[in-house]
Amino acid sequence: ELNNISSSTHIFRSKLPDIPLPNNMPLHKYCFLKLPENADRPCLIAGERSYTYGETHLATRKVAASMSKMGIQKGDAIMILLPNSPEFVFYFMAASMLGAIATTANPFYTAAEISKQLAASKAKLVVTRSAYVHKVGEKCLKVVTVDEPQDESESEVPEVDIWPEDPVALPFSSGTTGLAKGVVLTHKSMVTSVAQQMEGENPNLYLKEEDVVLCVLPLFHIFSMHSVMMCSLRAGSGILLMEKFEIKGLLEGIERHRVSVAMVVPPLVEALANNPAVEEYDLSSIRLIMSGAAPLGEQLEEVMRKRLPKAILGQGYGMTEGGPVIGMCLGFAKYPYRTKRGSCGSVVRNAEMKVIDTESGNSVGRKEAGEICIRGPQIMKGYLNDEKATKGAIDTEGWLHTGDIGYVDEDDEIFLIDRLKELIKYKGFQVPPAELEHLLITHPSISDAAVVPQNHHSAGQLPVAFVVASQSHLTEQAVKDFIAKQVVFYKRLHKVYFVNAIPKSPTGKILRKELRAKLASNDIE
Ligand code: 4UU
Repeated sequence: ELNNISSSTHIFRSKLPDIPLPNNMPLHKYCFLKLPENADRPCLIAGERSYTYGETHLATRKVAASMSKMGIQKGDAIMILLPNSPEFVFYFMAASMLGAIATTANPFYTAAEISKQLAASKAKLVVTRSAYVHKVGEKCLKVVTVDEPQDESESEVPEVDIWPEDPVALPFSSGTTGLAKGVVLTHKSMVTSVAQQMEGENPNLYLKEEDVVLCVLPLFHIFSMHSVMMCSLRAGSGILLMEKFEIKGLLEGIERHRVSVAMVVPPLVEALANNPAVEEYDLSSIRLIMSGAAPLGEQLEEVMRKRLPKAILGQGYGMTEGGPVIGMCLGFAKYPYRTKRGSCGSVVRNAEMKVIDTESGNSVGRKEAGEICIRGPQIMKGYLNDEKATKGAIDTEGWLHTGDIGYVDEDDEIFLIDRLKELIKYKGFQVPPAELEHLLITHPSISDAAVVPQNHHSAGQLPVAFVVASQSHLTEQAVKDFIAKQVVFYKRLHKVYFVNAIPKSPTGKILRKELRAKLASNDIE
């Protein structure tokens, strides 16, 4: 008996009951379920352009027909290399219609970063703007530019059999360790994840048809792709697309379009809470603010609450591999629950969560910290062509290990306290240290290197490098420039420390904890 009790697993579930999941349906079909009654309602708003649900669906079908003509078939990958724009939505959903897979990348990536993702994803087509075409090196590849609104032919969209286990999206993430890898998300996992938020008598994230949802976070990242694009479409809400974050433009957009739901990252909460320009605009339309992708400071949470006292402020906790949503604030529900400051939400419905001791691997109870693990039909199928990494992320019992340290409290709320994994997050953007380390050691004067996060008040974390120089004249600036040329802006090194050796375990693993402690204690030569 006793043995049984000590070895049983503590499992945390949502307060919301499980619901039937419509996850045998293709993603595009599921996202457009409200099309018949919503055809004339606003769907996408982008600058002076706007599309109703009917127009959005028609444009998507036209794009699907034209991609089919270009030879894109079921199982093919296409790369979407676009800022937030109606075309992103059309091409993403059109890929779904064809049974194709959309891999999404940051248009600010360097040619080298894009080329790696193209090679790994084997994309047959790149959808981009003329401004970014020069970064797409591959000659044999087809490229479509979408600068001008195009009127594609109205030919037939082919009938394709799509199965729940077919992949539909392929965002890239480094997960808990190593380089960025393709995260295989199927129709089933994506529909499940959206349904976990949108369905049931008491939806966890209640979006209404009258809502206007802010889409300023980049759609190539899973947070915006899932929670802004897919959830809003399913709910029949309007989506205000913004290509970039610029405070005046953002505030003007919120006021003019009466934005009611703002999905943001902590640096944007900071801007909304503290920027003096906010006083000049009417933000009273905002009823819900969801922060995610990085820790939200409790002090900032308070300031934001004071600024918009009528809005519900809470967090979503996600991970690309998680499908993505792991935890969601129950204050966003149709019949909301009271939630606490600092909480990252509660585990999503139709899923299980456990917290494990990082040494023993045994699950722990409430209010005990450990690594958060999640299991359910929404998580990724695995990493693309990387069985080893998949096995490292999802164990034989189907648990995804997040690499996040946290606990579940007496009210089922999740609190994150640290990140066990290597991943560095700059304003919510992924910076995989292994990628920078690989680049650093290609420098002729560098013999070894390690990259770790340094905490930063507004960015959250910044990447800093410890470098072993094989030539004494190597300067910090030279190392920074060497990296800056090869990576997107947020992966640039903030600081370079020269050391005699990188601390490593007997098996050769970088002792990142030691380096982080060194940074924290300012014990650097
Ligand atoms: C502290 O960041 C994401 C996805 C976020 C997301 C998605 C849908 C948030 C709300 C939503 O509705 O994915 P990745 O893969 O870029 O990064 C995952 C990591 C997590 O493991 C965790 O370390 O980002 C961190 N993270 C957070 N940290 C994500 N959300 C939070 C959070 N607080 N709220």
